[in-house]
Amino acid sequence: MKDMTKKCVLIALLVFMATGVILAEDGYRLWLRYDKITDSGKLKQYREYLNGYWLTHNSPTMQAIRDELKMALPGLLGTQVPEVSSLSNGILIIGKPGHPELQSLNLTSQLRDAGSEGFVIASTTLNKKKVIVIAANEDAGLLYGVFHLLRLMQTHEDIKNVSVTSVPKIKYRILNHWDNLDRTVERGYAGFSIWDWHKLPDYIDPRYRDYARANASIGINGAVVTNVNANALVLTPAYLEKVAALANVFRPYGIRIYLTARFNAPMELDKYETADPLDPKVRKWWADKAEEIYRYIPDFGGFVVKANSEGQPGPQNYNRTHADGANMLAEALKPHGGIVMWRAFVYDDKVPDDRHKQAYNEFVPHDGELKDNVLIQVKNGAIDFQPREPFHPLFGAMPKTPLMMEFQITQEYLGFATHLVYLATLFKECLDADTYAKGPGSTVAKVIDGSLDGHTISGMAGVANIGTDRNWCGHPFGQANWYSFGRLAWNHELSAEEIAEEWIRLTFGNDETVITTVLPMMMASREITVNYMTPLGLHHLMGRNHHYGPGPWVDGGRPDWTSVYYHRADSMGIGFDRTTSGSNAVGQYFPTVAEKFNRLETCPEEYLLWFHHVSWDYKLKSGETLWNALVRKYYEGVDSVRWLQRTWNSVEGRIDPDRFNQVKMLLTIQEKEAVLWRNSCVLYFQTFSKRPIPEGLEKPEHSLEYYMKLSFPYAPGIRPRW
Ligand code: BDP
Repeated sequence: MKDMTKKCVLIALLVFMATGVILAEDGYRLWLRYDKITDSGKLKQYREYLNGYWLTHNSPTMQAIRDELKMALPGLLGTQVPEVSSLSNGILIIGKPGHPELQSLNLTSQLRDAGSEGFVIASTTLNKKKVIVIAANEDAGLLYGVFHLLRLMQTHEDIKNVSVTSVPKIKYRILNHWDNLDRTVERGYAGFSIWDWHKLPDYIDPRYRDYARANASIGINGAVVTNVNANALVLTPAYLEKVAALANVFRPYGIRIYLTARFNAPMELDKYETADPLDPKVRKWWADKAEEIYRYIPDFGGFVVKANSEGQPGPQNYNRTHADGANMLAEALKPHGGIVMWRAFVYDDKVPDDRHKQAYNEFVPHDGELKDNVLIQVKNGAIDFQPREPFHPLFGAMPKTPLMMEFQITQEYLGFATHLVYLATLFKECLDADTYAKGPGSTVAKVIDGSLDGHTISGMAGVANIGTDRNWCGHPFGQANWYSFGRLAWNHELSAEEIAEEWIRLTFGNDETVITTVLPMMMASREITVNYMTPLGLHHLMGRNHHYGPGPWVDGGRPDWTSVYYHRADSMGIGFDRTTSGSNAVGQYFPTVAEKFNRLETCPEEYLLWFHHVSWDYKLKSGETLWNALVRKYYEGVDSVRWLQRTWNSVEGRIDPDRFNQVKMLLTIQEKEAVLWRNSCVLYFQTFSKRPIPEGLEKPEHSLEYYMKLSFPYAPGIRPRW
């Protein structure tokens, strides 16, 4: 018998060694790893408080909670934790405040402002029994509460005296997938789309559920599953059936599904002669379509629309306004409770004097004209998801309209899925920026959470970085960007640093050395990328179309798709003059901000060349000339990537070898690409400045011609038709 056991163990070991299935840390589990608690004191405490759990009622969401606890608790505690059905000592109770057993706790008043998603977690005594209670008005809140408690345990927090009340600050917390029906992902760098349209609705990939779990765990409550460059086919019955199957998986996790609506769908699908939003037949088509969609998906969330932008059809094709278009769709969705997220990322085929100004010019006149179920979805900056942009001037400028934020989680302009760039610092920079719309303290965050102007609906969207890669996001650190987007959409007051620390603990464990080493890497990473790509306010210098690598020389064709349009380098200096004597984009900001940006002396250096054309010999605050400072930034960027490499190497052995090596290899690529950016930009700008690279800096390895000739025809994520 003994021999038999030995044999079994040996076989198991061999299988495991051959497949690596058990131990391989491939990143699939994201931040929901549920490995056994390594701190013995905490383990003891958690076991004491969690020797059973009681779900006081049943529903699909309660079943999702049960499934999660069944997986998480034995993993974290290393022991089976039974489900119980009555009050006893040391259990977790999950229920609504009205439940007879919970009434003595007076949770109803605590949950008065918690809505359907907020929750309370409290360690308390009920009927002389020591318990932890998770209470919420609705099941979705209970689910969020459970994930919160699990996170406290994963990060080794005390739960003995736990007392948490948490309510989301933003109502619609949504991932935007730029996924096409053929499974390519526009600007996606983590494989193909996770939506397997061909096999849906009959084949439900287990990933769909894990995706929903991951989102729910960070409070994301919506998914737009199709690309903003929309395909009308998704609105046909064959596809709606597939969408409904996804919605069924998401529903217990509190996630609603949304679709992108192609504005001329009545023409493309049903041969209508027009898609004019004021045409009664067109309006009826959309009303009928909405009704049809809700027959398939009773809790359908609504539409995202990209109209009259980059060739997409829209109301302007019929001399109608964005408001006409948005209101038509809003009216169709209204009876069913759906919303329209109408994007402000617009620019038509006429080249503007300054693209920075276009969205503001097109939308501000329509403030107050939009139906109450329309949100205008605004990118964080006025151009296009650049490594650094000043906040979009629309924030604060449309007080009668709920404006929602659009961030880009996928790193289209920040090194794809190859560069380690923690984006929460970028998100926070924008959220914390002060618009001065109603005096000091009118932050972008207050505009979008609705508190500044008293809106009841609010939203934050993030363009997803998710694909079929085993680790979902391509780069192990890309997961931190998905994670931090969700956490900030729930509570924009969290700091980038606390979210990073949380994520490191969840992702790599609670080893303090790992935390104190990796945290500074993450916190510095975005600035490092700005330095080797677009320092001092430069922007839009990337390669044409695929947006991979540097292309400061990109010229020809539509001017506002080139780099030279944005950097405007010449023998005198460099930068886009957006001051009152230039394009006057500064005039779109409120006076305090406008004045600060307008004056060379007060313009923050990180936005210098965004707003000013500055002479090469202009002295910066450091006393250095602009040329020397610019070059130095590029070099600093590369040096800092080398610092990232050294720092990462120092945690070898403290992180599983799989992910350690993966990040190490990616950092090698990042270093090479940072050098490519630096050398290309410095050599190119030198043709204008005619000044030397300061003494002591390593000389570029190749000539400018060499860099200009490099081509990357198969760079990932490109829009197929470009
Ligand atoms: C740009 C992307 C393009 C998107 C567009 C958008 O390059 O692929 O379609 O944004 O947001 O940055 O609509």
